[in-house]
Amino acid sequence: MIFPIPQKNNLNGEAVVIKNVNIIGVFKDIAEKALSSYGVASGGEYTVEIKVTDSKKTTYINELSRLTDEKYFITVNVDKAVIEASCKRGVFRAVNTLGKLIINNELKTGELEDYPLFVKRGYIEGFYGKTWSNEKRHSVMALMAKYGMNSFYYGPKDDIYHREKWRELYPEKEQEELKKLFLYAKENELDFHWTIGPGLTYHYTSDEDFSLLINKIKSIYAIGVKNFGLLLDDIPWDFQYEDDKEAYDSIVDAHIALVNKTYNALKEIDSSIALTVCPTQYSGDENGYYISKFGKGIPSDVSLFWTGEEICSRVLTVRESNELLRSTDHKPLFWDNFPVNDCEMFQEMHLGAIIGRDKELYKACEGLISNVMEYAECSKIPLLTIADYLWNPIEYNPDESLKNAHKEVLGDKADLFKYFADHLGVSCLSKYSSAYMSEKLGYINFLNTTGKREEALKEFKDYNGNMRKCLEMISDTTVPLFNEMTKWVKKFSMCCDLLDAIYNVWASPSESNIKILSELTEKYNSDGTVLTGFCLREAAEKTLNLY
Ligand code: LTM
Repeated sequence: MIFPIPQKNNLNGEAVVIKNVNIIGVFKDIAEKALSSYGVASGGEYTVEIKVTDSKKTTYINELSRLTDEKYFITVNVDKAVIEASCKRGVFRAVNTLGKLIINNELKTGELEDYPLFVKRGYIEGFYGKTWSNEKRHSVMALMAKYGMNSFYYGPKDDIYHREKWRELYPEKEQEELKKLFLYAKENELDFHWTIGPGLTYHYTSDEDFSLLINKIKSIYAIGVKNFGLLLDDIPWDFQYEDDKEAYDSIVDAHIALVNKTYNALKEIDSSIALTVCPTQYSGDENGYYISKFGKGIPSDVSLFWTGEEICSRVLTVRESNELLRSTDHKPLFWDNFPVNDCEMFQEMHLGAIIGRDKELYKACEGLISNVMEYAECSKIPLLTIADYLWNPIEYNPDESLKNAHKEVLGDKADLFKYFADHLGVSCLSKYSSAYMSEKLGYINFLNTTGKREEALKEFKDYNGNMRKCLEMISDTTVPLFNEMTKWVKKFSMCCDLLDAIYNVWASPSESNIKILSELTEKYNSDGTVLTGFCLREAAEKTLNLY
């Protein structure tokens, strides 16, 4: 199976086994580059012809009654495959699918038709905490592009030029880095949105502040960026300047005026510029005074960020989307605060798959932009599941998608990694974790309490052995993913010690073994890093109570 799951995959004829392809037609260079990232070299007998046609077939999604530039067809014959799409982006999607089919040995004769269900699919660097390096940014972008995302929002809270020093232009070096990032996004068919958050100090009645804002945007426009964002989240609800208080009845009126002025100024610079805004009320009651007035007061083609019923929402539903549309005249563009783990969530590592988003959400919203963790490598895992969900939510299966994400990020390390990942599922989406450990310890306990002590000890020892093997693997800090997780690896090491201590008491309940278990239990429970669920604590405490 390939991910994201294509909409209509009728490649079910004769198997076609190839290593190299001879590409002919339009966007040959793009196709060769994309395929080489799957290890598929250029040349050889098998021809892939790329046809670019601007027809209803390639541009229109019947079931959604809308146009797209991402639809494509792949027709596979024994000696040749034909790709049809309407433009470069469609071709890019097609060759990525072709690359996956080839490396997974799933290329068969027949036809595949594919297109995404959500319009905007992407992620925002919008968290509080250490900003990503450009190297990490490139690496995440390349991967998410392979999985069909089409949008990247730049809005790191800790980029001082985004928030605190919003009035100042980027110094030359930072500006150059942004330019590289924009060009890299373009190369990977990701729309690059640069955002600014001036609201901490913005003086709404000041002409000077407004021209500084537009100047800053112009300096980014000069790089080539055409998508901008005005983020008014996490700013004071009250005016900070006396003349603002006098000029506006309430803060929402000032925000509406600012958005409209900015929109008009941007359209004057270039009518193709697009604007996204994040309101100050970005979650909760869709009919709240602020959000309703704000939405109705801004132009209809401005995208409106919304995080759902909560800041970090367990569910995102069609119902609330429709309610927001009724209240604001805007479909929400979901700013999904998953997997972000900043602020009060800093002890958690959000490595689970995306769940709790309605299957038909794509019909009621403009798209979904996931806010990532300050840990770029770690973010790749949940992001891959988000990309799968956004492309084809109907067929999306969180378990299968997560398994593939582990394989994609970890290769042959994925099997052992599951002993660690089992404990990293707690987030706003779910309060439960350690499902596999819970099952194992439950079974071991069952064996022990039904007179099968030796079997119980063997099961226990085997499980602890695998946990140790996993610990050894994840302790290798030369692996970028593991290097980001040292805090959780340390707690996992304590978990392994604790499991061994429980086992030792079971095998030989000596005073010294009980003392060690007691000390390790206390040490484990007093460390705030979130790891295992209740099952480990229960196993340790039950054992201590027994002896
Ligand atoms: O969610 C929004 C719109 N703003 C901030 C984010 O920057 C932050 O990362 C998340 C999660 O803590 N919460 C917010 O309120």
